[in-house]
Amino acid sequence: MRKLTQHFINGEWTNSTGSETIDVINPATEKVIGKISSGTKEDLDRAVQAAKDAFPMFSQTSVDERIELLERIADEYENRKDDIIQVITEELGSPVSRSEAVHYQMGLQHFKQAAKELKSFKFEEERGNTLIRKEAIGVAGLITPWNFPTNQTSTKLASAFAAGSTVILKPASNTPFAAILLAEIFEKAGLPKGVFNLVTGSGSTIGNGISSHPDIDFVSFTGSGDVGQKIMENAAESIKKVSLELGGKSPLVILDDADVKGAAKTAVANIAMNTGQVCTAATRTLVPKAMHDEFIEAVKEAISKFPVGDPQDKNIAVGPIVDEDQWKSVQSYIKKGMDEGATLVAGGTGKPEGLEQGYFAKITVFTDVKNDMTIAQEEIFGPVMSIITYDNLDEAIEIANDTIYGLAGYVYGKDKETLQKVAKSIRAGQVQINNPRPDFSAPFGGFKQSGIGREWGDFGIEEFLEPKAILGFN
Ligand code: TAP
Repeated sequence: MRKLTQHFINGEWTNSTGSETIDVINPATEKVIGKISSGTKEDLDRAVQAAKDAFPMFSQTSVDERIELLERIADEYENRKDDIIQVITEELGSPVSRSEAVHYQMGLQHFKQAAKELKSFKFEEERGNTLIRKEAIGVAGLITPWNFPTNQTSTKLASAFAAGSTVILKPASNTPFAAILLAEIFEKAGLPKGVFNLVTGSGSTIGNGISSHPDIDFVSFTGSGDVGQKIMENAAESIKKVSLELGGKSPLVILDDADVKGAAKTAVANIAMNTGQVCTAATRTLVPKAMHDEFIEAVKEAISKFPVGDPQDKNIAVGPIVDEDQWKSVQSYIKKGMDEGATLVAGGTGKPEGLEQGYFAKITVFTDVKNDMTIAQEEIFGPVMSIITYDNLDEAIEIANDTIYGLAGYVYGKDKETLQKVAKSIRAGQVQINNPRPDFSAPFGGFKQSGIGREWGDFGIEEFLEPKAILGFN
């Protein structure tokens, strides 16, 4: 049982001014595994004041000092490897092998990448008689979701620290313990007091309070579109900059020269990853009509290689859905798919056999999906794949782009020219050709209703900076 009913404010673990707590539940067991404080407006005000007080000092630190700081954080993060893996496995239900290979690694790489970027980052540039400087934006409010508890927080934090901005972090209430570990890591790494402040609590009090706080200069949010919209509305009151990383309905375009087994494995691995709770999930699989039947058989076979079950078991690939509400939401989408006339190829509603306890769902695949069906248009955030067939590439590209979202896209096949053409035609912030290795220096973010702004690498750092021109400088 983890219990952390304190906030981390101005370098100290501090009691809340309120007494309410929020239970944290392990989605694999449905048991309460811990409690956090449901922070108050006063707690938030104290954290904002601490970040505001620390800003003049931290924004003046040298680039070398900040590189050293990020490197110390990365070292300390590595020292806490086992704790991080265990916490993510318990609070999110991520299989332990994925907690290590994906969640632990992604969190770490953002700190390492930010340190690397700083080594060549240009904060000042003279253009004739004008000096152009990039200055830290000020106090940033970070609001993060539950689906990648270290990745979503670390990308924002590493960029903020690299830029010299100070922060208040409000993590998702169902996965707060990874953020609490980060606070311990920063404390150990010697982050100056007030640079990082952690306030746990509800979205309606702390999240809402951050987006409307007059002393916060920038809000960096990742989560649902509805909340993103509210944040923008609140931020408008004090003309605050926002960056929003929202949902997606990403296409995977399979070319007609693709190896069918490889394509099916890629499609299933993508939708099984993090139990489909991934904003970049390839939820729409676009398959050439002539390949359809063979592809379906290959998909069925591929699913058997992704066992669902106890996340503490090293051989398990797919854990539960994060909580009961999300589980019910995924179920209702599966039902909707059947009601709207899609054909179920695998999975379906209900829990997988033998997994009655825990919020487990079946890897579900629909075919005969039309792109205007609900399951092809709305973000499900569960392991649900919709197969849509196409006649020619122009049609595939049109379907791929026929969505309000534009976060990611995938293309799989052999002909290099065609792969590149399709990748360029997909209107999304990131497109992956044939399962590339992750690139932490590449920008991450969305076109259209998938968001505003970019994270990761130097693009992420830029979000926490304001350009400033000094004319007549020399
Ligand atoms: P959200 O409700 O958007 O929660 C994300 C974060 O925002 C959490 O920290 C949440 O706090 C906070 N929040 C909630 N209401 C807020 C408000 N009025 N003002 C400011 N902050 C607020 O997402 P969710 O409930 O976790 O998931 C719902 C759907 O969002 C999912 O089905 C999925 O479609 C989408 N989602 C997308 C992503 C990405 S990466 N794009 C990630 C997660 C979820 P609490 O945790 O305390 O409520």
